[in-house]
Amino acid sequence: MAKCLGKPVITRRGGTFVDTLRPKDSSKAREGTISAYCGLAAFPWHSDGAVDPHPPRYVLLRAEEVTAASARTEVLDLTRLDNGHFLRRHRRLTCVVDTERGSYIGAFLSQQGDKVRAKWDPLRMQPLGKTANAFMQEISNAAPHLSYAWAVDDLLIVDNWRCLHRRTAAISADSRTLQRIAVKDS
Ligand SMILES: O=C(O)CCC(=O)C(=O)O
Ligand SMILES: [Fe+2]
Repeated sequence: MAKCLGKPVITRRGGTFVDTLRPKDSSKAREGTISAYCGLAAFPWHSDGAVDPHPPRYVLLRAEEVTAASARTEVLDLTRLDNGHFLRRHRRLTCVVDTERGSYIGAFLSQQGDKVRAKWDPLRMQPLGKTANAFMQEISNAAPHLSYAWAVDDLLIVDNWRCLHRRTAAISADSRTLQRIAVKDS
């Protein structure tokens, strides 16, 4: 399925084409990851591979193990936020993007043909300018368009340019296992 959508890519250092995601206590998570920062608490809205100048087009998530208490995965469609005014208001926003090899100034939003290509990672992107605070406030207050309760073998394909995603708080570590594959436009 992933190969039909594009070219699978590795989105994090030391990662693999198929990542295994399990809620983890911060002390057990890899340094610099959202998991290390949030532990079992809810994740903030983000796109995967946001520090990459060309983030993956789609993220495929599949549930391998699920319990009744499993965290949900939530999706925010940026094109629908405030009836599209959110993207219009912040179309020129630039951010300092921190990568392992240094920082660069990158756009929150760029257009690829007729497609919206947004990227956002609150841990690694620092918005600049007068609208920075409003931007962060609006994102952190945004309600999900989808709040997905997993069943084993479900597959969720997230448009990683148009949407942000996050995880709700996990009640216990290792309470569910997701597999993730990120693909770039081929
Ligand atoms: O566990 C989830 O539902 C999503 C986790 C996630 O977004 C990530 O690890 O990048
Ligand atoms: Fe993610």
